[in-house]
Amino acid sequence: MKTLYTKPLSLRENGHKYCPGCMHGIANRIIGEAVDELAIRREMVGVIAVGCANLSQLYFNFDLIGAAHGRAAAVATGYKRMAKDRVVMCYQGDGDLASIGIAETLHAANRGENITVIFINNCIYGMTGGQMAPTTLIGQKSTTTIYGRNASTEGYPIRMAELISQLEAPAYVARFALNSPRNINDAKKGIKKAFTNQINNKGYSFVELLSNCPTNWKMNPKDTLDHVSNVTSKYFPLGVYRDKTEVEE
Ligand SMILES: Cc1ncc(C[n+]2csc(CCOP(=O)(O)OP(=O)(O)O)c2C)c(N)n1
Ligand code: SF4
Repeated sequence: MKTLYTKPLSLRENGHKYCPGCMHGIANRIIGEAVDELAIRREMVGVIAVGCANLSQLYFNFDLIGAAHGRAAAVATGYKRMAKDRVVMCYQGDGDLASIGIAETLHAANRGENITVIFINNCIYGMTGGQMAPTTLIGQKSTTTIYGRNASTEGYPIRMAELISQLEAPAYVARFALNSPRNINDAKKGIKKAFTNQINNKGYSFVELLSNCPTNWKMNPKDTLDHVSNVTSKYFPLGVYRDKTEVEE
């Protein structure tokens, strides 16, 4: 019988603890596939943020470091400079990367550190119960914006891929979404490209993945797929914002 599907070696056998329909699981899966296909499992080091992103440490089957809230890019910088033969990935949510960690994120990008940052943007603080994140959309309800985010008091959602692509140093900056097979395939190609850039010493790569949080969006998982298409990706357009490399995926 032909094998159509196997679990990547880069994912553990543990059953996962994400809420039903959460796209963190898809992100973990395509990262695992990318690591297997590039045969870099032994070189791989994940620097894992707090929040639901932190649950990924239960599944990734390669070396991992837990970083304090927002500090993944700083930890990754230190580790990669010390161990240049390792492939270092930050795995961070929007509360982590774009709020408390925005300084570390921008400075690591600005220095052009030879690391790969995977940014899971679900427009909310997931694990802590649905507070507003820097990426929460205008009008979006959260536990700290109960009438919806209002730009005059809470400011505008920050477009991290666009912001980082304004800097000189980054090699690759792109945004994908995890809400359809086609988008997931594109996201996986972007992740492979980002890892390949690092292997080829091309410098900093940033891959933003538009995700969901059915629990705190208070939406059934199926409806979140349309929401990502019709709402989230209208404010956060998909695309490659910077590509200084000529490396094939
Ligand atoms: C220094 C510090 N402040 C606050 C927290 C509490 N905290 C844990 S997770 C989190 C937010 C996570 O949100 P996000 O990064 O969007 O990840 P998600 O859960 O949505 O994947 C916060 C504020 C903490 N762990 N450490
Ligand atoms: S709280 Fe949201 S981000 Fe966290 S696992 Fe559940 S659905 Fe996913």
